[in-house]
Amino acid sequence: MTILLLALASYNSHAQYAPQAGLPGSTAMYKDSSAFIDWSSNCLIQRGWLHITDTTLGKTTAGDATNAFGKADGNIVSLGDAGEALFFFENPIINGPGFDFAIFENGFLSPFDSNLAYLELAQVEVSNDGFTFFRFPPICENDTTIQIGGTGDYMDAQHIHNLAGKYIASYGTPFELSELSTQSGLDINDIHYIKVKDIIGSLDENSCVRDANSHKINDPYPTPFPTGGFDLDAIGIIHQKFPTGFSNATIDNTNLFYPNPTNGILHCKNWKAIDEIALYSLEGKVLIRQSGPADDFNLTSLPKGQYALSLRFKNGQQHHQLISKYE
Ligand SMILES: [Ca+2]
Ligand SMILES: [Ca+2]
Ligand SMILES: [Ca+2]
Repeated sequence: MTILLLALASYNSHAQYAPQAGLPGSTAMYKDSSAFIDWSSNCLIQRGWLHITDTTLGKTTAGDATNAFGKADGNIVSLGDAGEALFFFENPIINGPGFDFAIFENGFLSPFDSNLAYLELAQVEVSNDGFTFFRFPPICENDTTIQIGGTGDYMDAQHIHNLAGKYIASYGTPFELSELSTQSGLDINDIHYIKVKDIIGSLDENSCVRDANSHKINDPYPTPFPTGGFDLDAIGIIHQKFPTGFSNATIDNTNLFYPNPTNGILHCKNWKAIDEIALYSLEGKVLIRQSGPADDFNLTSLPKGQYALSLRFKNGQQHHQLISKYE
């Protein structure tokens, strides 16, 4: 028993990450901070399960992708167990001084202890091209002897690093791209995609998610509610490549392909400038490739879902756009 207590004491001494919003040393970023120069406006949601070990219950239903657009406002989309949100940024996020973007969830403080809060966590990955993603190494040093329950169990933000949801509602959890500067194959000054994936949170060997130190991430579980899992509010952008509202180079790339979402026929505002166009599945498989000018781009043979369109202009510039096909 003494040995166990000593082990716990030494384990607790690791807790040294920034504390909850409102406490000295916290890195939480309030939604009104002037550091935020723009907000996410394009995202695809892949719902997770209400309860990953009982898929007969179905998936979460609360909110939709539009709840993750614009300034953090407390309106959320619930990802469910292992659900994902994939954000696209036409104007890429870059590594500037200090934090580069922040993710907002809807956690809340314990009424009894301002160090503690009910939090739901998500891992965060970034990508240049939407195909190869690089994860911020997550740390969660919550005790793992007792499962954190779906309601009413609180945790200490000082145990948590590089996981979205570390901070309570209205306070973004910031991420620093320079932490990924040694990842070969990633340009931290050209981040077009951010993926936010719910941590299941179970301590069960078969369904647990582990942190960068192979420690099980103990997070509220199970959460078999329509609002189960990570509740995504917004992504605030701190550093981006071009001024806010910038539309790429000499060609107006904003909504270059329309309508989006589409029933299968996409029109393009500037076919004549395009050299080649390719449509990918989100797993990175090329589905359609087409060269040269044409009047439209036809997806009607594909099932409904999300796709990534990648094109090359005759001047060598590249453009990426996420497409949603709804029937
Ligand atoms: Ca930075
Ligand atoms: Ca979860
Ligand atoms: Ca929102």
